[in-house]
Amino acid sequence: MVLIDLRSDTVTKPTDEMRRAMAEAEVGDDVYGEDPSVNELQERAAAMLGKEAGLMTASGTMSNLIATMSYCSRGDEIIMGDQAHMFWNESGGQAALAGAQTRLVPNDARGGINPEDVARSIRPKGNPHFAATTMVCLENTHNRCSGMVMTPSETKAVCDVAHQAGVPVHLDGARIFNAAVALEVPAEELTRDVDDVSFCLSKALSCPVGSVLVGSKDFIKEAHRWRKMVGGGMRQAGILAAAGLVALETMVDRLAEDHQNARRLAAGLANIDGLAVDADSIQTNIVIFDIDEKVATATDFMKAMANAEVLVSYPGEHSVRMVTHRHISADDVEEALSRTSRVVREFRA
Ligand code: TLP
Repeated sequence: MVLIDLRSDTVTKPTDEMRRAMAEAEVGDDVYGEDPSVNELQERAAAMLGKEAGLMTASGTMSNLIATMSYCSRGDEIIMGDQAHMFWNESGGQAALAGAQTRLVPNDARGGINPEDVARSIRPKGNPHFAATTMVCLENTHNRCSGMVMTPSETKAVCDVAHQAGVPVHLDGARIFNAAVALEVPAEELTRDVDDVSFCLSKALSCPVGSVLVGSKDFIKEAHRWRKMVGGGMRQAGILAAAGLVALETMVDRLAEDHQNARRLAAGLANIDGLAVDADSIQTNIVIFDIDEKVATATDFMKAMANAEVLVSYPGEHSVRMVTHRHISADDVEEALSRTSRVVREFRA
């Protein structure tokens, strides 16, 4: 039986073209700003997202942390959605390393946050009792909200209230190119109103390592110092940037295929008795569905699926995540559905 790995798009491996580019990459010492491949990647990424400058980092977690460190001092406050990856899955780095506390506002089902909630939650500098708000975070696509996409106007509405209060907006755009492909708009339309964006090369774009943070020249200058402090100055990182350049050239348009497979997957899951998913709502490559508690817990379901050679991840006690990516074909989707259906039938028997 062939293993079908739907845990995450992070499992994607570099393409042959990436490996060749990595072998031949021109490199230099990036801490001195002298790696030509890193410089090219940073410039290309910034241009694609409509920003002045970029900074390559080791991971999405590192980019998000560096953005926080660039905006926040100890005791400041960050506003983000209650389903944000930065809150759930980044080891508490914003609190432990940046010294900033997080204030949560509800995420809606589309992964957005209500501008009025943000406006009500912003606290000014100057009151000794307050943790002053110095950053608002958005996420697009939204991981825990089933890969949902925020539109340019939804993004702008939150940015407007933050900016009126003088607070910058960071976008965790780990999968921003999935969002752009889903909405069929240039990525820069989704990033126009935010102050900076972090996106990942190592997810659906298939690179082995890396993320790029983009923003104004001043912001990136500040971020460069924090990257050094957290141990992210990687010297001849051009070997990795070379794969990133290939990714930006060759891996973006094909994301539509992953989205189509995710919709097919969701439609099939919706037909399995005991599973619940709103198949029509799937916009990108992440499918989160619920399992009837009478059938199984997510942990037991995940184990049974692994025995059937289908790897999945679980975001909640009764919810499971499947992610499509470059190594998952339409046939794999059909096969995963038939194994899932068998696993559910065995639980119900
Ligand atoms: N997400 C991973 C896991 O951490 C859950 C995944 O498999 O989806 N922002 C978002 C929205 C993300 O989904 C992730 C990774 C990150 C940031 C962090 O990126 P890395 O893993 O590069 O630190």
